[in-house]
Amino acid sequence: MLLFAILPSIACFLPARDVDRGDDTGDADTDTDTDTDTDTDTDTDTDTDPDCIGTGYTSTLANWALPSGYVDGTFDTPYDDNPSDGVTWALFDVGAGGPDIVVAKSDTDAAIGTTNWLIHSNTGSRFRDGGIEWALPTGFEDGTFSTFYDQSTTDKVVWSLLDLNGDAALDIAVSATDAGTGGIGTSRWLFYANTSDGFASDLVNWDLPAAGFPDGALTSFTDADGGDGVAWSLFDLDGDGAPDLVVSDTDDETDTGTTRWIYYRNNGAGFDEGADWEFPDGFESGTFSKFYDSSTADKVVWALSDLTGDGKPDLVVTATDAGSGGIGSTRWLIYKNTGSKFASNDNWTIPGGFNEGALDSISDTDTSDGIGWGLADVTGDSIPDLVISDTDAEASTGDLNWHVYVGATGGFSTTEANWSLPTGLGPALFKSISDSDYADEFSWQLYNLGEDNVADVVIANSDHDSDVGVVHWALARAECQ
Ligand SMILES: [Ca+2]
Ligand SMILES: [Ca+2]
Ligand SMILES: [Ca+2]
Ligand SMILES: [Ca+2]
Repeated sequence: MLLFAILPSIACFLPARDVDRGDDTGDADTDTDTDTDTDTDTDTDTDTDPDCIGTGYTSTLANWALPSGYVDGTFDTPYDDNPSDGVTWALFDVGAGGPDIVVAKSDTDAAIGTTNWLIHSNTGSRFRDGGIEWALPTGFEDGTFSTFYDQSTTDKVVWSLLDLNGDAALDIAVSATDAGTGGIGTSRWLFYANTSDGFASDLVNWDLPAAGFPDGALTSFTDADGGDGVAWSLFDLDGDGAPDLVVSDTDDETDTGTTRWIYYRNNGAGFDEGADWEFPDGFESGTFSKFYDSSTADKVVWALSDLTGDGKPDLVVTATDAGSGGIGSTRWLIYKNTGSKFASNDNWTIPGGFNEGALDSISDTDTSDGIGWGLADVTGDSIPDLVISDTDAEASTGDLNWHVYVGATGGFSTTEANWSLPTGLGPALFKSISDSDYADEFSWQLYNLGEDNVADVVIANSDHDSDVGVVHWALARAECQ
């Protein structure tokens, strides 16, 4: 959730948070798995159930210590939205363990963002006070890496933090330097791999597809505008952990965006040649010429979302012609991602009882229909759950509890579960599932700091406790079944 707030334009590049599905019991650990949990054992058990299935949040709060030495207020939101405090930071898992505080700019240290980032590691119960220097690529102007991505071409360097080679460690990729230099953005990107204590100082060329793109089309990491001959994006379409190049629209034919996308599979060292990624028949021309459609003007509302929890984004249609067969009222259509195409349609059960059309999109941006809701995996099994956070009918919703329709392999539960919320902090503080601006002097996010497989309520500012956001964050931990 935080990553979406920090990096809205490249959120799709970032790896899904690793979930430890093992049920380790403290055996002698020898494994070398690449997940981010802290166990090191060889998992021989075959139990794939998560350790914890969330059922609500504790009313009492626990403390999660913040690094000291920063100006008060630096960490009083769970993401950095304040450029004027002299510090740019974000939560990323750049090393081992859970997400760390990564500082990319500090007015007190010019080296940060130029030669290194500063990492305050996640110990499993707090952020470490002392910062570890994390080396940056060399040969760039001072301050080039004082944020976490740069899609602006005004300074000639376009780059992003992303896991380009799919090994679950974030890398730096550069898609443009000075205009036209040596084929960057046309035949190659520059790749600086994560070396586990920094980024490689010297580049490796990452070859781009030789055919299918106009010169210079790949000088960014996404291009939703088909006006220059091609619309494409970089995201993990086949669910193997590495972001793929996916073309949704081209000038010279109509099949792309209608019956297929063109998919350049990331093989861990570059992209394969383009292959067809098929859509089911029956959609109008150009229905899929972008990677989402939240407009109802053409009667089809759809989104890419991994509803099944297997890591592969599925095609989800939440509205077609008004009122046709309960789509958006009792069911969504899901076209499951098989790893090489979208399968034929299946039904995804959605809870009934809401006003018609209340669930005709995959996120609720309309509060006039009597409910506020969103999708979030609050149980911790990787399958999104439908969370009702606000209703006109009940004042307690978003104050004392949420109503959760738990996701399963065929759809959402048709019966609601009451999800307890932290109490004693003020009225109606949780009317949404991802917004920190709902009430003044209070900011929070659903976030998994890595203690287990379930996200907790992470409170970064509270007018009930002036230490929150200065000395520590407060956690309302998920309660387990
Ligand atoms: Ca990587
Ligand atoms: Ca992939
Ligand atoms: Ca899926
Ligand atoms: Ca879930």
